[in-house]
Amino acid sequence: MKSNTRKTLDEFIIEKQEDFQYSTGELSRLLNSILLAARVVSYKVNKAGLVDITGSVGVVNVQGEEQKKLDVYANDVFIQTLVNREIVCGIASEENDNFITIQGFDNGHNNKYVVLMDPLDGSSNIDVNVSVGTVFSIYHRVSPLGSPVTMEDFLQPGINQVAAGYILYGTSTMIVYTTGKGVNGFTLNPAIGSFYLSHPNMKYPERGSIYSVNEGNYVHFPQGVKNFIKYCQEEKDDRPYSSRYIGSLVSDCHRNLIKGGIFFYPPTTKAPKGKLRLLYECNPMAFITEQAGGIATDGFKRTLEIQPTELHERTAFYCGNSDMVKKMMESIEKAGDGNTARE
Ligand code: P6P
Repeated sequence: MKSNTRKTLDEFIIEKQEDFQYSTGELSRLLNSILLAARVVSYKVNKAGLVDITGSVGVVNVQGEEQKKLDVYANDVFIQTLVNREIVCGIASEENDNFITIQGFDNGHNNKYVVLMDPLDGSSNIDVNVSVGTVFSIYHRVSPLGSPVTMEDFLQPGINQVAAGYILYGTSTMIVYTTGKGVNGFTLNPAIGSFYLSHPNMKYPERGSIYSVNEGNYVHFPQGVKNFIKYCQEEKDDRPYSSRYIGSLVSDCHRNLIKGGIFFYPPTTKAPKGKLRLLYECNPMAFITEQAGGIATDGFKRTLEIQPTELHERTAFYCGNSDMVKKMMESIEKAGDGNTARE
């Protein structure tokens, strides 16, 4: 089907607006703002090798990670796009130590949404031309309209998300998002600058066949995780598993959503709470995963039900096909691994 006969994302958002009782169109405008920023970042990411925008800026972010030039650029683009549109009252970003308070044009604090994001996830892959992504999560504020946004507005459990999604800057630029009524994927036609519905109603395949983990950390994994990896590697007639891992959360999870599989970043002795951030990596991916018929957990608890206590807190993360995640959880329980991530 030619892209000019596919529904555009703009049309889709307007059509789905009716799904929201008392919708005032603000969420639609917020999603459109994210799309605009995604187009700008996509243009830069696709030129990264040609302009002086790869490499590091010589700064270390709150995560203790070296900031890449595109990290900083993407962060600035998303923040500026959202600030200038009178929709959100606050933003939290992987690249900022604290959240950003946003006043309306009337200097009020009457906007009702907060956005949490990892503006450029997988940035260590930029210099080697491997796909990277943006991950975003949207909540209604819980603090009263008219007052400045508070930390409580950001420290909400993932079940409160109004919308979540990711942009994948890969061989093509895609946005995949959910508002709680299924998962849909849209692909950018760069010649026109429009996103077209390319992956309607995305669901995990019945059975998973891929496991995605950094096996370089194997010796540091809990025994139950080691046992699961060995299970995947055992000779099986009906379920030959493949190991696929490119070190970019958005890319690894997107591939597994389409082909079927499990992604996991377990706790290790070096990182007892895992590496991935709960608020702007795991919760949005968990929302997408569940809406696509999968499971997302910290090994013991549903990711979306974890009550955050810190803006940049980390969590163990297992997400993907229900059959594979359930097998992983059984393996963890059988091995009697302690719940280090949540103790
Ligand atoms: P490791 C990228 O830095 C990231 O946050 C995720 O995108 C990715 O899944 C993970 O870290 C990779 O971590 O330790 O395997 O390099």
